[in-house]
Amino acid sequence: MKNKFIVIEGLEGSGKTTICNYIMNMLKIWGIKSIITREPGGTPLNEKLRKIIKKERKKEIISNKTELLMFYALRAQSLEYIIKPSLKNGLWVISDRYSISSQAYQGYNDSNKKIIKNLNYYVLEGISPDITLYLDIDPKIGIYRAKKRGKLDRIEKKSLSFFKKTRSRYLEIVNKNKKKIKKINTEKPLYLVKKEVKIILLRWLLKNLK
Ligand code: T5A
Repeated sequence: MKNKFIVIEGLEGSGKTTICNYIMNMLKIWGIKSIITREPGGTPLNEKLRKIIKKERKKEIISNKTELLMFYALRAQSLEYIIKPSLKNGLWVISDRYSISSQAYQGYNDSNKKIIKNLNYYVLEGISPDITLYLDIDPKIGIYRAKKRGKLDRIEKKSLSFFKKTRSRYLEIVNKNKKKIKKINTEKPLYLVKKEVKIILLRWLLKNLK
């Protein structure tokens, strides 16, 4: 079977990191070798930039344009040094966020949507996930979970209305791409979320056994 590229998307606290680890373990049991990467992050340089992006700063505020371009610079780096080589070397790739995050978080007006479309063409070079699991959550619950875990970062401190709008953009994207993006409600207990993830991936794998 061709190596697969699986992406996990969703708001903060929706359970992406937890589910990435769960999928990796599940694939291991099925005899499939995989790696997990994350956005922002993955490579040593990207991990440094992740800290810069997430840190709250009072003096030199990251402008909206800079932020969008930083996410794409990081994506280019992780495609070049993690995603492409891993897929080539027989590994499945599980990515905690990918380009849909930019569409949902930065695609807040027509101009940005257009730029993101062009950046996708330039940076992704046609590398798109075989399947995306979108973990849906009410932002109030997501931020509550993130808060419980520790101090909130620069982006997590944004207003509830920012996250509501981000969620509605996610849902719009999901509804337009139902074949490739599967929505999972994650407001239920984790064991039920995992059960749903397993069923979706098993069904998808059986359909794609080639
Ligand atoms: N960003 C990123 C953009 O704006 N544009 C982009 O293009 C990209 C790529 C990244 C930030 O950058 C932004 C979005 C983000 O703000 P991040 O830290 O990588 O930041 O991502 P977050 O979404 O902030 O990650 P979190 O770690 O906060 O959330 P996760 O990974 O979704 O959740 P997880 O698995 O860590 O779980 C959080 C807590 O909830 C519990 C877990 O045990 C954990 O304690 N939990 C549950 N509890 C109860 N029931 C369940 N079903 C649970 N599932 C998990």
